[in-house]
Amino acid sequence: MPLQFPGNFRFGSATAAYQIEGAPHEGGKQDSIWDVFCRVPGAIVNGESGDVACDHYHRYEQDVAMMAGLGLDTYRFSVSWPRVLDGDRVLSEGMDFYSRLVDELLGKGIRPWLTLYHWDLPAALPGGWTNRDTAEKFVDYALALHERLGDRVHTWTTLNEPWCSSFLSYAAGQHAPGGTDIADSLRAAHHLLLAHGLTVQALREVAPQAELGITLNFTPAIAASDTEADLSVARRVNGTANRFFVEPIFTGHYPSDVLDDLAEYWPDDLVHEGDLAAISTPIDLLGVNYYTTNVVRAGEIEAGPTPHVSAPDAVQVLRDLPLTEMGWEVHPEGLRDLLNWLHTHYTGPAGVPLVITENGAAFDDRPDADGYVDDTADRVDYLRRHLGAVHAAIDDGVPVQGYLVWSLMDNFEWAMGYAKRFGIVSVDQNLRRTPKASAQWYGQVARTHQLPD
Ligand code: IFM
Repeated sequence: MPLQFPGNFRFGSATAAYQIEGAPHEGGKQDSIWDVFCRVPGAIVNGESGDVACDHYHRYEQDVAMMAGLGLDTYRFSVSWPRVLDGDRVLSEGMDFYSRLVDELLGKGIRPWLTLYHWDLPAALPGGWTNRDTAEKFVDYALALHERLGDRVHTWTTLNEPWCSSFLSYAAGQHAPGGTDIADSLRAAHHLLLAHGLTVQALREVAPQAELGITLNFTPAIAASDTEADLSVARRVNGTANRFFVEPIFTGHYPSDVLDDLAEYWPDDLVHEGDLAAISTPIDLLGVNYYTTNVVRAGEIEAGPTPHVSAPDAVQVLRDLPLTEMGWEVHPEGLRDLLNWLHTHYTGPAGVPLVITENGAAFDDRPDADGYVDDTADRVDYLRRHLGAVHAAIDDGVPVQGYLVWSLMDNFEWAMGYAKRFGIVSVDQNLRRTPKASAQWYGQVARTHQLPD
């Protein structure tokens, strides 16, 4: 029997500015931290960058038409902060671009969903997210953007995956700006959360009807055994990967065990009076990004930078599960468990619905002579099973209101460059777009709200 999703369930896709736009310096746009990081030798596989990416900046009309053709009703995109502001100065060309994009979407019956921050911070901001002032500047940026687009954009996400823009970026050195200092990563994490909270307050004031939220990435960790050591390592990984962000947002405090674990690194004077009240300002929805679940055991302490700031002894144990090209295990049951866990502990008590703001997979796509990729056996299967997990969670009573596939098209996968292809539409070297089998399949699901057997 096909599974039926509610009529108002949103089916769409997601992208991020730096991963698709290109046009790095048009209209007076200055460098973002990703423009700078991509120039660091060895930082990105094959020395690639988002300089051209999918050239979406010039081809957005075609891309919007493609989404409309597939029958998608929602599009989550991010705005590049340095494209719209140079310091305090509004860059009209950049603003115009996003305004035209929004009009194009609305004209084709697609709801725009705007993410304010998907990692491309203006490089000129001193200290980046380690500097508390960046949180204040973020509010100004959000308000400037809202002034231009707020009449047409109803749904606003403050941050995408602050775990990545703090721990992966300031402790593990894997993402821009490439920092390797745990205390800095904690500063970044707190200032990102503060930016989120202050921005929700500011946007709420100017737009009481807007739908405001944040997107967090969750990679649940399961202990490999019941030994104290394995349970401890799983708790610590879950602490920073999954609880560190969601807990202050919904409860107004950081998890106490995580604070204990990180006491030696926690900077004095980081949290000011009122910060946690701002961070826990009520939101209208939580965006959930899910790709995989990890089994972990305690092993040797990892020397050198790791994003698991309180668990350098975490070792992943692979199960007998299919792997994506990222080396991530395919584990859809983990998504159902995650949604239930979030609903029980955080979003349910607050009465906040959930949307899957990213889910998808990179596979070893083999285009035929016409550029067509038949990804029925892997990507369609991945999407089908994860959508099944979402449906099961809804049956469990979790209010999940939408699903946005990652990603609309193959794009720049950060430090991994272009080799990892997450798109349901392939983009070849000439930037030609060709929908894959998964795009046809997903379009059918979106149009019918039915998940076929
Ligand atoms: O491509 C990224 C995206 O920018 C953030 N979430 C995970 C995706 C796949 O790694």
